[in-house]
Amino acid sequence: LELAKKAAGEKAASLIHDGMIVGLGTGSTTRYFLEALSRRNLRIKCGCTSKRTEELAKELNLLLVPIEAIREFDVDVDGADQIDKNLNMIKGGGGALLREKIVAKASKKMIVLIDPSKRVQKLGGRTLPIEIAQFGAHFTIAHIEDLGYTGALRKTLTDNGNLIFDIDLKGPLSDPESLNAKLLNIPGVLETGLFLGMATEVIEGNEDGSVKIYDKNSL
Ligand code: A5P
Repeated sequence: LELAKKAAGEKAASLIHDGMIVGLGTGSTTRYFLEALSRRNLRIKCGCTSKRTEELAKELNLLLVPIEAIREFDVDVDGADQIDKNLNMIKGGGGALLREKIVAKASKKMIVLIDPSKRVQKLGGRTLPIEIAQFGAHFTIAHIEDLGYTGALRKTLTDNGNLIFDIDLKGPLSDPESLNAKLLNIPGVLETGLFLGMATEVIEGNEDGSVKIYDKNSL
């Protein structure tokens, strides 16, 4: 799938132009975007969704500005773990969900880069990452489990010094909005990997190097 990811990343880089403020996502697909973006030598300013991306962007000589200095991103370009036909997504496999969601929400547009394996009829049938505070984590986890889910705590902390509890969604999710609302209502839950109504455009790369660009209306 590397060729598909590369094709998506390169296409996204070709859509960026001078003067833009760009949100840089996290993950193996976005890496190709960053590399292609750096080759274009544009006059752009970038903000990052993780420390990992920050390091990569610095290596690639992309101009980074502190997040506090940005009023709005013209575009955020990020990957996804799953995406459905309404462009709702599960993200956070790489643990960067909180910063990713903050940057996505602060952007005029969110372009999502995928390979065909990320497209699903319905979200679910995999784990959903939830970022939770360290303080009282056992209470927070118990409340999440009360919703009927089992999960596992990651051993590493997030860039924000928090924990990630991955719940097992088992089958397809019938109502992602309701699950998201229930989770966010639990004290100690800081963010979920459900990105609902945030993506505006998808660039899907294929193994043969071709890409398909679509939004909700073109499906
Ligand atoms: C990072 O926390 C995630 O949300 C990524 O955006 C997502 O996991 C996609 O990563 P890949 O492009 O590596 O599949």
